[in-house]
Amino acid sequence: MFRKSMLSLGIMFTWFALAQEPMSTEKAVLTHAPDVPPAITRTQPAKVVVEVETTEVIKRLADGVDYTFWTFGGKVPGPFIRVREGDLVEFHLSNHPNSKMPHNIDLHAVTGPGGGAASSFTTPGHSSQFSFKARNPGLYVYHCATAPVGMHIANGMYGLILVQPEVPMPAVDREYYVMQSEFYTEGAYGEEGLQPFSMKKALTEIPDYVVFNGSVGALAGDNAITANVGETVRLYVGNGGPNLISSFHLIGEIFDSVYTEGGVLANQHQVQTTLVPAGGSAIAEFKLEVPGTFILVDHSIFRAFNKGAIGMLKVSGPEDLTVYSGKQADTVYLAEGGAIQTVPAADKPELPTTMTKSEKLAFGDRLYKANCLACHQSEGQGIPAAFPPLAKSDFITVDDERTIGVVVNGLQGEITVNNHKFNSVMPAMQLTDLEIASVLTFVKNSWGNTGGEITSDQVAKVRAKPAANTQPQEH
Ligand code: HEC
Ligand SMILES: [Cu+2]
Repeated sequence: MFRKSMLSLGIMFTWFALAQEPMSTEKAVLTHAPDVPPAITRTQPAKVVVEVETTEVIKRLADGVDYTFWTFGGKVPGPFIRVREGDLVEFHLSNHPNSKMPHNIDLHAVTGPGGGAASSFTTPGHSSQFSFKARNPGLYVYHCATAPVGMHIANGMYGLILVQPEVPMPAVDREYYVMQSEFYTEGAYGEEGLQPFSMKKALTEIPDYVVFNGSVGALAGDNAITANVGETVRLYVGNGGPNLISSFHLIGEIFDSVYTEGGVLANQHQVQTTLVPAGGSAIAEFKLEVPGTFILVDHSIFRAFNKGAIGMLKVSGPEDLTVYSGKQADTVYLAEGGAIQTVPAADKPELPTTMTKSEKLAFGDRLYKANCLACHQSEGQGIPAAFPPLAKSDFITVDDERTIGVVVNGLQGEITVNNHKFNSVMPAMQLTDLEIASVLTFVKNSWGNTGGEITSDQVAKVRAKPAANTQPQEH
């Protein structure tokens, strides 16, 4: 009798313990900047499923300027992810089949090797899954960490994840997501057309563009964030870098509280400018007393007025002449800030199936700039010990089939080009037969190479074969 009741007590207890902490499952609400998902009101941890897709898209960087962005979720910055301290996050990263590069994710909120990078490495057309416990509350940056890491970040692969503390931060009227980052382009600021990434400028850390939320004007004019007099606002500010530190400032307001570096402590009050490190964050709170347009800047001020780092907060409501009397001057900033309208990205035209050699040369030139230049450089000269030259390469002169194979299948392991050794990874390029034929025809006819033409049929033949022809070999 006694035993039996002990047993049932035990079962009862186990049942009770389970019933006390049922780990509910929910799908994370993801938002694009400047929106922030609603506050989590749960008082218990849950399993939260996060689904993010990586894509490579051509979009507007500034008026008349396009750029091939590598993205989390189709936009820069990537989606804002919100979870609660103690949650079990099940992360699904899918890489769109049209991507040319593999991608992964390193979330600074993860306790574990690479912040999830190795576990989330995903080739085009694949999905990866890993889980982590959100042990540490705070505002964290996430970014792609696939080699070459700098290039993946420079092309737009970053965003913010907020791990809400168990004891929630005070409620505010409005929350916004602002992320600063820089772009390094072949052309100078404002130079029109599709601008390729410049490895040279990225290495010297002199960007052409410094922007909030991914493009010039993404947070200005019609895209400005808004609030009313009397409301409280919280800005979740991130810095994707890849290189610069932001001196984040809101012209005409004083931050009542700043959680420096994105920690959970509102550790400073009455702040004019707060530093946001590359790969770091800050949370700024303030109350609005008067109406008008308040300008967000990186107070390294040439970045604001000459490179794009301008955002706007439009505040409506009654004037309070005891707080501020005088006329607004936002037109000054508009004039100096330059391009702020939004122009929708042009649709991609349908590709023909065959081309003449001269059409291939022109098409190949564009493809080279968008797909190869960042690694093999503008004159095909490569970078010593990192990226082999395609200019005057003995390779390219001698063996078309092998060259095609490298682009179709990728290449890994030690190779010797023009007597210099390279031992790195060339990603398999997700290009069509005609695209590969065009880009290689362009390469063969550029920078002192000996000419010739590659046809789509040749590429198709190589594609049909097993990838044996790209095994590392000396030549
Ligand atoms: C992310 C950087 C990267 C991109 C982008 C890239 N490559 Fe490469 N490529 C490499 C690396 C690294 C190697 C050497 C791999 C090794 O060491 O085994 C290489 C090797 C090659 C080779 C063989 C070596 C030689 O000199 O002949 C060819 C051909 C080539 N790439 C062509 C291209 C073309 C064409 C494109 C664009 C369609 C391209 N690559 C895009 C990094 C890149
Ligand atoms: Cu990436």
